[in-house]
Amino acid sequence: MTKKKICVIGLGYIGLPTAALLANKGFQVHGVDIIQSTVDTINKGEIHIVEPELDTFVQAAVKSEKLKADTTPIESDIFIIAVPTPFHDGFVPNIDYVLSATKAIAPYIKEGNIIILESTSPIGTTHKVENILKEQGIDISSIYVAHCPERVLPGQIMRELVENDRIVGGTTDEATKQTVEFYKTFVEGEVLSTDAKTAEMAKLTENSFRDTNIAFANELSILCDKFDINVWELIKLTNRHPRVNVLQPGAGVGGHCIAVDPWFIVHAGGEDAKIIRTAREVNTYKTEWSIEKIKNSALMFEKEHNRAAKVACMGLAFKPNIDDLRESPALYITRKLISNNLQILPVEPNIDHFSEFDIYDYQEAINSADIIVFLVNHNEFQSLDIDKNKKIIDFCGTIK
Ligand code: SAJ
Repeated sequence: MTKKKICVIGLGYIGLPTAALLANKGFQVHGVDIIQSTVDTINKGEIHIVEPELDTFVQAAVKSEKLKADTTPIESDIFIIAVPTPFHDGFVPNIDYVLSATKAIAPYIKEGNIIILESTSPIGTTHKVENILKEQGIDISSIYVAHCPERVLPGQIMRELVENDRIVGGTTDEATKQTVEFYKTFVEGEVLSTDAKTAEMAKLTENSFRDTNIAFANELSILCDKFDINVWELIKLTNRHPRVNVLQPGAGVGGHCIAVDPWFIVHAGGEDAKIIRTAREVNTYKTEWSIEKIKNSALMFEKEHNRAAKVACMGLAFKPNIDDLRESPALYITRKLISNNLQILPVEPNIDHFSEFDIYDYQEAINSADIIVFLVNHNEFQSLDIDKNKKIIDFCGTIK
């Protein structure tokens, strides 16, 4: 492929790993972010997010001068938009960052350029990107616009960027073809072709599928609690059926993808998105249910012992073995309990310091707590020696 200069807009969890990988593959990459401190950090060869191996990739890319960060775009062969797509109040998708990134690159676009939207997007966004470029005076018949949704798992991004299959949907067949050719230069998985709308829906479907399956597990956990059945044993047994694979219940669903993207479908699908909406509601309910469970347990302890219970909240991250607190149910639960004046000992072995409250060493918290609540299934919690008299509430299957 002769297209060698790439401009990546948005240097966050997807944009920075993508930019660093492409730079290490020999492309000349210009990374753009609106936050000056992010740009400065990257230009020093350092990173502002936590992701295994990313530091090595960024350091090598900056050292070889194949990656440069800036606050403004430059002329390139390929533009990749990797900015956040959150939602407004009422779960209405917010594509403002995509639209402003598109406007920002418009002055630099030339004939033959490929413009790729990687951000998870509501249906129709790729065509909106094209329309904006048209409004900015660009002859869209001379460029290629496509959606290639990111689908990497935080914690394994550098590997999955290369190994995962990718879906490419252009606004024209030629746009799809040109974009597929580009991804084939660095992706070892298959690069699959479709149209823009199907590619957008495919990404939303992937995360909604996972959300729905987690909701099923979370509902089971609530039912099993009612029936006094060990949900972990139940799931282990049912998963021995050749066509059953129940996921793991937890304290809710966190991160900024799975808890967000299904709403894009619900918003567009309205009354017809029944299961997807209900799954979201079940997963949100699981977090509130967990809070009530802890509060009741603390109340019972107080009645029995005539003093307030000390509660260890084990884990704050949104999933095991990471330090990422974004949309974390564990953090939400801990905050709620603290604001309810419970005596909480927050534990997060992947974080040394947190601005809102003190973080306790996990062994120290276990020794001094009366109630131990497992919120995240971190590796550190797997083989703890816990006094048999202590009350354990296990939302994520650590003790099982
Ligand atoms: N969770 C459970 N039970 C499970 C699995 C997960 O409660 O059995 C919870 C986790 O604890 C966490 C949340 O779900 O709170 C989400 O974690 P995750 O590991 O399922 O997914 P993410 O958010 O880290 O990444 C997802 C991935 N999507 C799918 O697996 C379909 C990833 O491939 C996407 O690229 C990413 O969303 C994204 O950026 O959209």
